[in-house]
Amino acid sequence: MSYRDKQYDTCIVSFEEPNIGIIQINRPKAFNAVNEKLLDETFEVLEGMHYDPEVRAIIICGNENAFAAGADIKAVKDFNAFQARNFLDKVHKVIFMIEDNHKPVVAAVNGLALGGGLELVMACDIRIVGDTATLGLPEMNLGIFPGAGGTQRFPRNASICLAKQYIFTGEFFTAAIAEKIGLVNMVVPAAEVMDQARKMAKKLARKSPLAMREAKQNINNSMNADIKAGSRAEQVSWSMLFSGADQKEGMNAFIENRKADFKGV
Ligand code: CO8
Repeated sequence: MSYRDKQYDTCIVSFEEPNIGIIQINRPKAFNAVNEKLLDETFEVLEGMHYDPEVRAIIICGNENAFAAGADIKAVKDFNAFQARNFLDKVHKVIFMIEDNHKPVVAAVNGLALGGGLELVMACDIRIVGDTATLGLPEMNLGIFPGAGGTQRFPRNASICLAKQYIFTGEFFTAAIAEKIGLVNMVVPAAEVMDQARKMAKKLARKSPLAMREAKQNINNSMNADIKAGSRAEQVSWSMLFSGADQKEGMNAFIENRKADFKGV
């Protein structure tokens, strides 16, 4: 059965024109804390959207109180080391299915984005945050540290000393600080987060899906490759686009002074 026809317990999936898929994390009683079921279900939906030609941009959101308050502490507290490792395998599947997704992923964040919740946000391509949101990596207060990519993505997004400050102290910070340190794209009034996310997703959905996918992959690659290797990979991606119809459509539309109609082929 397609992910489009399924009902999920921990997330609500919806679709909007044009070509936007929305995943709402939905465990409101626990501030959307992340358990194994949520990871399994979210992965399935993200993978479905990854291969779904009708989806050209994805929004991940929570509710007005929480994007997600991190791992479900009640569910993970008695794990032994091997169970913890298996849990993180599932976390990695979700995080990399966001980061490697063919479609751009917009995080729409209101309320709390803590621990694994913020780590999910940091895997998203564009991050739109409400002005009353609270962010943080409080794992140090639980006798652990951020293990869902927080030690990797925070320094890459902001800086190594800020990563150390917020990870070592576990202190929460405001949306304004998150914007100032480069962790998020924009801060908007809380009530406007979803509208702004839709606006952004619509913009992205109108571009060529082929060019979008290649651009995303190459930007992500810049975090891991040296500049020469990155530029060589970029060269291959860029040249490949000239074998598709979207590049011809985009350039012809410019010359003919009309809007391009990209088909993703
Ligand atoms: N896990 C489980 N339950 C939670 C969580 C959580 N992370 N956060 C809140 N809850 C539950 C509380 O236990 C409480 O349940 P109940 O009503 O049954 O007692 C309910 O939500 C309300 O919580 P509070 O009474 O504490 O409400 P407050 O408004 O006073 O505080 C806070 C809300 C600030 C969210 C506070 O509950 C808090 O600090 N929560 C913990 C946040 C945290 O430490 N997060 C990090 C978790 S570790 C982690 O994320 C590691 C990453 C691993 C990978 C993750 C994959 C994506």
